[in-house]
Amino acid sequence: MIRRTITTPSSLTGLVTLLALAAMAQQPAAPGNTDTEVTSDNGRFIVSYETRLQPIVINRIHSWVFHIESAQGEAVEDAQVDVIGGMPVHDHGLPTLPQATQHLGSGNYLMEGMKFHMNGWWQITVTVITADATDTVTFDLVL
Ligand SMILES: [Cu+2]
Repeated sequence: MIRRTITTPSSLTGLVTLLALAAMAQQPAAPGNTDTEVTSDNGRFIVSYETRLQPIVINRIHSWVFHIESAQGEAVEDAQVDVIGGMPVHDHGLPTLPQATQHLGSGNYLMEGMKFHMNGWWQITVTVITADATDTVTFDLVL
């Protein structure tokens, strides 16, 4: 006959509580996903980016081009595109205030003034505003 050790409910609860506390105490040091194409939080836009400095190095001002499509895959023209960014683990923002300076057509927008001053995990949050919708996309990247 096989004997099994049965975990009692009380010790199981204790273990789950310990694991939950450990998870709360430790912030992740790196993002799980560094995709360059992301669907916006409310599903209104699909946004991707290319950088005009490749690879990105720190302390160099450069430009990004964002490509914005509707959920149906049509290029989004005449949007207002705002960017903020920062390092989630360090709790600070970008050292510059990037501006969308040019609508390049076909849903492409030139963002000038991008600069990173530290290596590590950065988040870039893009807000897209059109006559119909406002929605936000967050990109994670590691330098
Ligand atoms: Cu930092």
